[in-house]
Amino acid sequence: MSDHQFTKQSAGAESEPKETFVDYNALDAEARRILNLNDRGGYTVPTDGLYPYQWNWDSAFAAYGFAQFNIDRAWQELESLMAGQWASGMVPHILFHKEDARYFPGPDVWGGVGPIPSSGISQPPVAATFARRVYEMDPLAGKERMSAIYEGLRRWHQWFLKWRTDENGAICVTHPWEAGRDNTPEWDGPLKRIDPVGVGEYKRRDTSHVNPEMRPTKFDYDRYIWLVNLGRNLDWDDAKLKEANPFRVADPTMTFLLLRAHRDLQALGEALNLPTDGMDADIALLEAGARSLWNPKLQCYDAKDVMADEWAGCVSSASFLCWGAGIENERMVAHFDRVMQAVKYGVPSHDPHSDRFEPKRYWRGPSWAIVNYLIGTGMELSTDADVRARGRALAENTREAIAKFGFAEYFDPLTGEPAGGSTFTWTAAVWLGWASPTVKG
Ligand code: 9WN
Repeated sequence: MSDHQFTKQSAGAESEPKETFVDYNALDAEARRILNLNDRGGYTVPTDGLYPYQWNWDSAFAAYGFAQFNIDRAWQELESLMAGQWASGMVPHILFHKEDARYFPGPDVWGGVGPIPSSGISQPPVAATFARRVYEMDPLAGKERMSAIYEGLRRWHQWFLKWRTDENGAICVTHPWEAGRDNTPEWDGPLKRIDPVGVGEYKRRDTSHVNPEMRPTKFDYDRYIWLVNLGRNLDWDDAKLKEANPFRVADPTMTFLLLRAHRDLQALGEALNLPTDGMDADIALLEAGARSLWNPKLQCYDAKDVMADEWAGCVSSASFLCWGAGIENERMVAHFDRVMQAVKYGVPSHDPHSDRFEPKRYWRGPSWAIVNYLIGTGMELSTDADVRARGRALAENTREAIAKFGFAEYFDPLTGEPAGGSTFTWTAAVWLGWASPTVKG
């Protein structure tokens, strides 16, 4: 139970049910404290120790969290992220502003080729989506700052469309870390085909911060590092890597989130009178790509191993990002209900009915507040009132998990038990911008 929750028993009423009171103002204050605590001056770390650098999609969430009480700091976060953009347009998944031995693999292992030491892959492009939210909260304050990062965001999206599409227009990941869902069962098949020769000995740091039972296995890590070595040895040249990399998976996370983000960027371009040429065609391609992720056998949006032409066969939390992308499908509502009925605190990252479900192991079962936000706000955009109601109910379910168990990295979906890192930036941001009952809407 968190410090901010207590149970009250009315005096002299032994048999009456206990009422639970939650001090939401104290939780709001704690969330703001966490954002300030993880602020390293212009950029925010996900949590101290475990993740001591600037991560891409974490940073976009941080911007949204800061926007709830300091709009200037929100823009700074997005600007510091875009400052790491490579000449190719790619925006890296980690920016290593100051070296810190507590994280592995660090800047030397990655050998990124951008203006700031960085990793060599990207992450889910949610920055434009949050830039739109921040801009709309105060268009006057945001006009110039949004205009200044607009072209960079457009180039980043173009980079995905140039280098990461499959034949149908779905967006592929080239490393499990790129989807932000490191060890999800969707990658099991393609990872098994990699023989991690030459990886040798290395010292993981994550398992000294967090219980190894909650982290990816050594089997997975060997392959993560092998893929990093491959990219570094090819100087992260996109064309060479496309030829050499055996890991290429069309992914619902990337496809749905880029589609959402591209719609948001187009809306920003129109509002600010900036170039939007070609964006309708991009959106049409991404829509076709998103629809192509429908696995007819599973009757669900699924990941596809492009090299082996094989479906992953997984109902994951990424499948439910469809609504945010503007893709509606009744079968997805049925999957959502089935999955949510099996857990207390959704949305589990992997189907609880699957034999690969592990409630505490990272992206193989746990629920993540940030994914809930992306699913829930997507549902709230639906044309169907019943779907919108599910989105709002998910915000309440997320509120309950955070109020009871704190600002954890992720939660056991069966019990709510907090797992991974604590005082987590993006969980605090989701609280301030969506899950707290004090949010103005
Ligand atoms: C590798 C920072 C990041 C998140 C990812 C999450 C985890 C890193 C790790 O932490 O990944 O990028 O070392 O485990 O999977 O989504 O951005 O919070």
